[in-house]
Amino acid sequence: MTALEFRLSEEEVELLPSDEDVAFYAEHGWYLSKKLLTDDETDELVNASERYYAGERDRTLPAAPPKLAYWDPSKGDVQRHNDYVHYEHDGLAKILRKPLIGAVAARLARVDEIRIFQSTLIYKPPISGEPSNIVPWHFDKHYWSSSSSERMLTAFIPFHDCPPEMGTITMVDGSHRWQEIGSDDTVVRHFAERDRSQLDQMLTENAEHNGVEVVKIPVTIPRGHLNFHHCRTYHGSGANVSDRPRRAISLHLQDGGNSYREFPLSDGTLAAYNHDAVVRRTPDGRPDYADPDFCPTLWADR
Ligand SMILES: O=C(O)CCC(=O)C(=O)O
Ligand SMILES: [Fe+2]
Repeated sequence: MTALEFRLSEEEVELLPSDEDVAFYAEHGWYLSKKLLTDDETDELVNASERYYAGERDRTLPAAPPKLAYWDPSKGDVQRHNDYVHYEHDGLAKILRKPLIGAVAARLARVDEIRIFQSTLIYKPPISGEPSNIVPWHFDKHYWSSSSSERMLTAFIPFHDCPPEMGTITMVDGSHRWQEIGSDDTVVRHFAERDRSQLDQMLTENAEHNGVEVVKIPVTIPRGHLNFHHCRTYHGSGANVSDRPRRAISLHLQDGGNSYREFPLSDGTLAAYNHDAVVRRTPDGRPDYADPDFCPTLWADR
């Protein structure tokens, strides 16, 4: 891989976060980017995702990981989640692998290399009372206990203007700096499996423990802009009360230094991630979170 692949155009350099933006991210735990995707690119995300939903795949996973999110039409008009779309669908991957996205993430996380960790295609049907459209409060590191890094982050990429009435992503401002209390193994389970009132209570108790109020910010995201959040920033989202589907991808990102670590749970088992069922092994036998097939490099400052 040559360094040339990771060059930005002069126009793209203008789209990087400023020093003030990087400081904002460090303080608040989230950052709304400039317009990183063109209208052609967001149009293509819509088209490619419709082909994906109709069954188009360029390859499929070699094994079914234990906690794979994988909507198919038999599931009906619920919120759709599909993992590993950057692996299975080249049309989506082409846009997700735009170096500019990695360069923005590298600046925010203050690292010199960014790899894809996961990508989840998300669709909230325009049904105001649909319970599965509600995303309860969580932070992403809860699901990534087997990852060594504390600098991982997520780019939330809507394919269109995403206002509050569509159930846009909502940030709990500054919560990445909270000290956690009452954390137990149940947080390692995906939020879809967990009790919602329990999660709301966890948020309130954590805020009280830190002597702060819960400040919720639904981020109005204009088309082509991305919202980045730190892996310890609490977030969730509400109903889609608009007349249009809310279409997005959550692009989960890891820094170059991230690798598998053993993280023992209270029942004596080790925390796992879906990658552990599909990625190659490192020389010392651990799942390799730098396997280029599943975790391609998005940006490297060399
Ligand atoms: O779809 C949403 O509103 C939330 C997605 C999410 O949890 C994430 O991007 O990490
Ligand atoms: Fe999340």
